[in-house]
Amino acid sequence: MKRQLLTLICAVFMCGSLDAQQGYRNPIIPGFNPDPSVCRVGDDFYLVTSSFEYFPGLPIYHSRDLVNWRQIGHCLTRDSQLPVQNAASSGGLFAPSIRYHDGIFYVVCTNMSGGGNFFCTATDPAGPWSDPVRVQVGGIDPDIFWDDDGQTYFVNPSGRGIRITPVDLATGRATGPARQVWDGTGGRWPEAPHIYKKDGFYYLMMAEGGTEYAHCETIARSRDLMGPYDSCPMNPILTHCNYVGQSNLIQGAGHADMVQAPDGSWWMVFLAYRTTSPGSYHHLLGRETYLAPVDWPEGGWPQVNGNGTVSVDMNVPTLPLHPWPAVSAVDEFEGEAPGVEWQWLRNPLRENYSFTERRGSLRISASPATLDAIGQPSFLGRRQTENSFSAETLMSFTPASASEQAGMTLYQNNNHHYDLTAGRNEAGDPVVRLRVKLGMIDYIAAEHPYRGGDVRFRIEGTPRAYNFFFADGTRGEFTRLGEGLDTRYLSTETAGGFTGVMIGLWATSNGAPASGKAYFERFEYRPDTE
Ligand code: 6LW
Repeated sequence: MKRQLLTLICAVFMCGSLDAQQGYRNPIIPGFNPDPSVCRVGDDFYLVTSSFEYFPGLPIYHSRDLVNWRQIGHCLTRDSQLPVQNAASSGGLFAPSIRYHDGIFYVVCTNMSGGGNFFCTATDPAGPWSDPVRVQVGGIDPDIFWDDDGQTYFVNPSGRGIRITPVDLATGRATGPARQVWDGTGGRWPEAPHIYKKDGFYYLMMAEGGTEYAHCETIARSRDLMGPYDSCPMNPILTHCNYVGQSNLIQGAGHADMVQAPDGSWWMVFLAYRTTSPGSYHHLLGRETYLAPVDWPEGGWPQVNGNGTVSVDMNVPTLPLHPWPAVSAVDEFEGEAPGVEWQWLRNPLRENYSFTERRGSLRISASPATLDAIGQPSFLGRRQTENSFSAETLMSFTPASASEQAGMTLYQNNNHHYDLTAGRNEAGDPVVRLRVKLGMIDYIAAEHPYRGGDVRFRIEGTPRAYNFFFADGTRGEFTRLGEGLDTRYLSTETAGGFTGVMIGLWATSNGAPASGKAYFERFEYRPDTE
């Protein structure tokens, strides 16, 4: 009894109240989930991230404690909303913002592959969302701000700072000239602005430095929306591009949004990435979503987690934690459609997929499109979310010709992927292959005969190497295929772009007429968060 009482007293002393709890792990949303924006409605937080050429577009996440998030859907789920058929790798949807106003949710974003700036609305963030309303303002990284006079403003980068444009949301038209209001602190690529009205000030926050190692977040304020804005003397308020951050596993911190919790505390979500090891200049998982506590005294400036940096293990008081039920590591494809974690590469050719043709399996038909070209390949993938993981699938595939293959891929972009597939060799014998595609470098790293029909594939990822295995039939022992492949060649630093590695299931006939069908019975993904 004495011991429980003591523990209770400690808990209250450390967390200041019975509810508050201690500590959480960053990133809060792992895997490529960049450019986060957040809003709150009552006790519920909603967050959106960018998704580029992937379909559906703009994942929407829900939380009740800012630490535990579940994906509740996407903003853009119809071809009419999201034309990315010809979007280049890392084209398509750039940074979005989500806001709630007068009972309506707004997501505003830029489709770089057609349409430019637009917004969609919904009464339920899980959808359905409206068709896009085009906004006649150029540039990227838009946000919408409603001032007390009811006027609506579009806030976005002008290329050399931030501009504000009055807009009519009913038409998407500008209703007055754009005004350049703040040039930032001189960092390159001023981006991702957000405005917060607090204590009689308009606070204008933005990212500078570009979405890589020099990334940071800066802020300024004014008594008038149109300025002049005074820069915060402690800028940048968030960055890992300094002495404190130099050996941090986490790099590239910036592109942030802030939200006030029901208890009055302030929090910041932002993007950053985990390098494969502290000091290594490679990251595989893309830019992820992170969380930091913000101390924002009345009439003062926001201070992020004390010194403007974060860590994987955040030993700080949290909101009362509200964990969601654990998601199974195994997907048996029992539904009528893919789970929200699955993504198509560009708008899917729906005839190439079925979840009902053979109950409990995902059928992917080979199509002439390959992963190497900008097209609509037969592909369904999900984000690699940890540097260490295992992924496994059981597939049944009978290629109709030597040009057909099906299996798994580790896909960074159309020029950078490692493919583990089953097919036939020129002699027509069933083989499994490991192919390396790195721009002009394109070769079969390993090939091995197998019995044909059912085959299991397994990929084990470590920070330094991807290892590939296959097993004949549904039960056989796994056999290693080839040597481990270096992860650095699939990193963003090598491959470029704005996305992250996707673990895909796919099938192709490499340009030839296609008729083969691959049936994936199950997919098992085990990220290692240790
Ligand atoms: C995003 C912009 C950016 O819109 O990259 O580098 C774009 N910065 O803020 C895509 O993430």
